[in-house]
Amino acid sequence: MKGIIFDLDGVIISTDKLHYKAWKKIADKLNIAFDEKINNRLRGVSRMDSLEIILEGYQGPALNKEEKEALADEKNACYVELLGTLHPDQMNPDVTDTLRYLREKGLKLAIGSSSKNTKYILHQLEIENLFDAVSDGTNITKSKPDPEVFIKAASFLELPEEECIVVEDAVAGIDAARSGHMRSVGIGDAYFYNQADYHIKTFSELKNLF
Ligand code: B16
Ligand code: MG
Repeated sequence: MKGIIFDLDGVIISTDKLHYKAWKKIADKLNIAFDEKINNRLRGVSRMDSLEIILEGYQGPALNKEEKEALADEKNACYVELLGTLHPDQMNPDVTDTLRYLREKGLKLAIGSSSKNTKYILHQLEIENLFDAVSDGTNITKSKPDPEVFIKAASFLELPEEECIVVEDAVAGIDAARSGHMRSVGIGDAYFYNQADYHIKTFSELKNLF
């Protein structure tokens, strides 16, 4: 393995609660029941697909494409405002230490995230310099479980896919790695997913794998 591709949300930093607050505002406006359990289903899922999951509980008049896009934009404006509160202090030092360790070992590191806000999040946390490449929601046309985001990340690292391994917390992300012929490490929710090749409970366990 010469490269490691990290999912962002749920692996490097968790912004679950911020997504939840922003989606809750939309759900309340549409009188849709929305709780942490539904929020967990949104992990690793693109913004528009997340909206469709939330709208499963919608009982009002049918919404057209423009209305759905307006709702997604409204959610994102709220989420971006909340991302403004992110601060380097919120980074788990085990994560930054491990990333530095892996780079010192000569591995190339990339981000492979569905989020269109990836670069802003990395900037807020002041960790842009820890990665050699970023592939995110702004450079893909198909979301996880499609492998596009990871295939692009490998190409940005100038490495063949078989020489890259993906670290993911979402089932959709592990499936994406598999269909891109990449091995994967499951953490968080994906720790329990048997399609991942390796399973870690804490981020620093990556040091034992390389
Ligand atoms: P945005 P990841 C994903 O990030 C999040 O887990 C998911 O909840 C979110 O809907 C998606 O990004 C899109 O994010 O609305 O910021 O473009 O886990 O792929 O890093
Ligand atoms: Mg994730």
